[in-house]
Amino acid sequence: MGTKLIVAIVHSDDADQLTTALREGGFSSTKISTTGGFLREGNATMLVGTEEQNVPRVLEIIKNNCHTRTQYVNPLPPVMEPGELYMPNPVEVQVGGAVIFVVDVERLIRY
Ligand code: 2BA
Repeated sequence: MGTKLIVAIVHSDDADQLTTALREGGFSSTKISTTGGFLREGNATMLVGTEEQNVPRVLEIIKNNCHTRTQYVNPLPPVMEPGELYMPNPVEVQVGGAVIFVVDVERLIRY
């Protein structure tokens, strides 16, 4: 069985609870503070290295601890003529619960 790296991008507010749940499930994790390219807001990227057979369990823990949120983005204002008034019309986006990549790990080395 191979080793997998699960890269999960989650909401910052879910990250601590997720770290705790992973630890309680017997999984090591690393949290990196990241920024989404669309909202340009802070999110969290969790790294979990584990045996392939554990991947479904890790995905379940992530699913149970990460929640979908609705956020609003203000589109960039258009070029305005003097005297024109720009009324921002926020766009609704659904964020998360989690965006997950599962990748093969060639080797896991500990020194
Ligand atoms: P953001 O890039 O800040 O995106 C936040 C949410 O905005 C996305 O939620 C999606 O609903 C929306 N969104 C993103 N790009 C859009 C676009 N071009 N047009 C309209 N709406 C757009 P999620 O899909 O749940 O993604 C949450 C976060 O996961 C993203 O934050 C980003 O940090 C990461 N992510 C998502 N897909 C990714 C990918 N293919 N590669 C790397 N990171 C990804």
